[in-house]
Amino acid sequence: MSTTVPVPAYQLPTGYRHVYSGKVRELYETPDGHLLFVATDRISAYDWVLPTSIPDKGRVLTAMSLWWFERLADLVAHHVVSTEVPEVVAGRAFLARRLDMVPVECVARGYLAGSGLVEYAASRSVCGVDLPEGLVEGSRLPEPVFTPATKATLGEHDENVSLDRVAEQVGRELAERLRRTTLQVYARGHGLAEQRGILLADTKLEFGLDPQDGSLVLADEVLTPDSSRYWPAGSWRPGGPQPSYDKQYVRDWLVSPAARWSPSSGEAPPALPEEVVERTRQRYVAAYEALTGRRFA
Ligand code: PZK
Repeated sequence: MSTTVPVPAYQLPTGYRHVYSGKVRELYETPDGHLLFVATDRISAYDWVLPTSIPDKGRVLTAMSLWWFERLADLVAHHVVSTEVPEVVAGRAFLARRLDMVPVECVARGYLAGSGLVEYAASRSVCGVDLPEGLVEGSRLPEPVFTPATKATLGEHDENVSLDRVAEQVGRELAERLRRTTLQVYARGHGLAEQRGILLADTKLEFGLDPQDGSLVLADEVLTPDSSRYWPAGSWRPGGPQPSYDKQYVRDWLVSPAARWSPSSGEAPPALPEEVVERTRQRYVAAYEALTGRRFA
């Protein structure tokens, strides 16, 4: 279905070895043994990578990630080494140190949505954490919860697991450390975003261990709209699906009659109209500018 991965549209200097491509990002090994983390302009929706890219999306998300890494550095070390990257990926890449990745998707949720909602509806709990009765889609949780998932292979969805399951996989001490740090990062992210008119419903973090001393390091991208659910605070209405801060124009258009497409058709989605592309680009820029108080250049 949506498992084909696009070919990079740029040529890195010799000595950069491609390691991995995700739906919208790419990872290379550099000549000196670092990793080059590249955010592309690709966008996904309804589990598909769309045939149309959003100009500047990779630069906006990279700038946002870097901004957050700095603002979290007192809570947890991060993997960013430098933003001096080859010209062809300038602004949308950084150099990272190579870690031993922890094979757990570390999710914190402050609101009920996505797989958290599905699990809650079936069991009144999420990842082994009991929740009160009467919550609805979009409800704020009494307190944020750690809802880890184990990584699926490309094309499949991650599987929600309990903390005990994580402890079996990586040890009790590291499992507790992941929970505590993930909830700290979420609390900082939510608090800051809320002051800027944005709700951080949930976020997914990835951690690695320093190969030298085994210390915990925050990896991947952090608190971007691709790794998190951002909702406009002003339109939050528990009781149904919340509009996405960044992708709502894309989703609305894809399910409109104009697109002549259905998420359940099994067919690849069509190209986006220019207006949807431009509005979506503006949403990413608006999110960056609102959060950081900086102008996006
Ligand atoms: C690592 N990924 C996922 C990220 C992709 C895929 N600092 C690190 N050290 C070792 N491995 C990784 C990282 C990081 N981050 C991350 N896979 C391996 C990933 C970015 C693009 F295509």
